[in-house]
Amino acid sequence: MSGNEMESRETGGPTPQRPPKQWYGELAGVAATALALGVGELVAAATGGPSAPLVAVGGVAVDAAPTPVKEFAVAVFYTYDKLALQAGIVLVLAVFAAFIGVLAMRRLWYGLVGVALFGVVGGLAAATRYGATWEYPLPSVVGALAAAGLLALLRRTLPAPSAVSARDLGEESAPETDAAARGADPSARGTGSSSDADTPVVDGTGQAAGRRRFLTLAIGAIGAAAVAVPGGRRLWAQRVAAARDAVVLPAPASPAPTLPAKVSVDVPGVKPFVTRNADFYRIDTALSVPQVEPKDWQLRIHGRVKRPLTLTYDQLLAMPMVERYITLTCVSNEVGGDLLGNARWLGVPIKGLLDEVEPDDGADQVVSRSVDGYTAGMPTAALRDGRDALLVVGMNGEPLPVEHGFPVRMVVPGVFGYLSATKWLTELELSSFSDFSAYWARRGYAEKAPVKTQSRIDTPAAGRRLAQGQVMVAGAAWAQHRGVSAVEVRVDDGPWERAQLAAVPSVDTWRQWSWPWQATPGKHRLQVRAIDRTGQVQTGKEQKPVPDGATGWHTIKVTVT
Ligand SMILES: Nc1nc2c(c(=O)[nH]1)N[C@H]1C(S)=C(S)[C@@H](COP(=O)(O)O)O[C@H]1N2
Ligand SMILES: [Mo]
Repeated sequence: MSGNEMESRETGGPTPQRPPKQWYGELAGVAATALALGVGELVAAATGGPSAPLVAVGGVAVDAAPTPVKEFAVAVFYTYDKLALQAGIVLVLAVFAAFIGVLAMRRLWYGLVGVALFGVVGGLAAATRYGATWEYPLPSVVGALAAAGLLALLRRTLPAPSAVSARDLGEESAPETDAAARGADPSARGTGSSSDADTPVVDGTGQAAGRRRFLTLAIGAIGAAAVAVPGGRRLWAQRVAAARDAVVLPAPASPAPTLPAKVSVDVPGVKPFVTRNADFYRIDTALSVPQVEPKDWQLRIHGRVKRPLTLTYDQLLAMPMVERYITLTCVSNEVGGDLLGNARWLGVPIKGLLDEVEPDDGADQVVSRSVDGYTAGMPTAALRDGRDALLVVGMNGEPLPVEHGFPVRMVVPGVFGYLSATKWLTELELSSFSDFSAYWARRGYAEKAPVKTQSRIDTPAAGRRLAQGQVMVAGAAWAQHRGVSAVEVRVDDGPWERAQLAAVPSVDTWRQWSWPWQATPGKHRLQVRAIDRTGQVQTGKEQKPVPDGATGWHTIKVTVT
């Protein structure tokens, strides 16, 4: 920027009074950036969901964030943490966008450099995502080109600020003042782009028309982006949903046991024994749900093995399937929380596949990897000890829902989900714990984490006012793969009383319980604890979920009148 230009801007107005702020630059920047994101999402409908700029940059941010930041995000936003992150990114982006727009309205060139920077950041983020192809930077690049085009166009349509101020001040607008106030100095005309040269010099009426055109373009671009962002995502997701609908699950060679009639204690307020797919909790690091078409899916079993193996979806479906009820639990579940669910899973035993690839002796860890780069580590021995560790394709009689890992995920009884239940699975790599630390293990969680013996009061709800007399206290207890052998309840600091246990199909599910309480007037505290089949009594010692799962007794307070 020349000294001449600086000076002319400062002295450009006919009076020392500054013209009212018009926000054209900011609006132009936000419109151009919105357009870039919209175009990016549309292109990503063809190149693949994870290549969309917002998703790619967000993914990098999630993976780079230190554990305390993530914990904070989960604590504050619960499972909406990803939505909050995207909102945060959009906010930061909007500020940068406004800045770029202001620069562009002074000198197109500066703005274009800013846009190019955006394009490079988005393209790099996409290119470095797991599974990226050469097409991954395309959405960012095409988006940046669209933004550059719009910025140039908006700048040409830009109403001259000094004309406005001059008119507002009741003075005639002078062409030189316009040019000077816009910062279009002679050198810019000489070396700048053609849009600098043919920026129309507008008079009072052209001014109003120019402003209208500017606002129409800018707001139109923002509107188009508001449609294109969800639209592009939906296009891609629709392709995957259609492919999912077309899946025909095979009948299990080994069906799930018929549920005993008494799996339910039949007390209102107790969560159902089988969790409906729509009600099943969802926890993952994925910003946008990975959308994988079965025809693109493959599983590589490799690493420290004698015979590596690659399976397609059709090959997997052709293998003998088992069907089992297994309760899945999240390590982040607080005492009394509901980050767990029970479903009937259909899948192929992992043990047989491991036998086929013949792991080396030292390969004590199986690293599972998702299409979005998430990793988890399971002890090889635990996957081969005869438990129903499965490569799952079906959940409660349907193909896996997309948000629960379609087309293929793992489910292993007795180990927290962050280690055992990788969704959108694409690799099993035989490794060792000394060679590789998986996603959450690198972030302060335990390398190995069997599910803890836990229990929950579903009813009465905490804080309830109850009428005196008999109250059914009921809920669930779990100690997957060990099994629950007893549940005890106590009121205030009274003795532990044995609850009635419901039936279970195996040791791998939660177990409902109930206990009739003769409630007396006053404020009371109810507590529950479980005892597993190894004789372990659930500890009352309170611990937070990090590093290997929360402990303590679920305690609720009620008032009886
Ligand atoms: N790809 C992938 N798989 C994942 C995760 C993830 O972040 N990414 N989270 C794990 C965690 S922490 C849990 S508790 C379970 C949850 O499975 P759900 O969402 O189907 O309930 O998925 C596991 N599998
Ligand atoms: Mo989890």
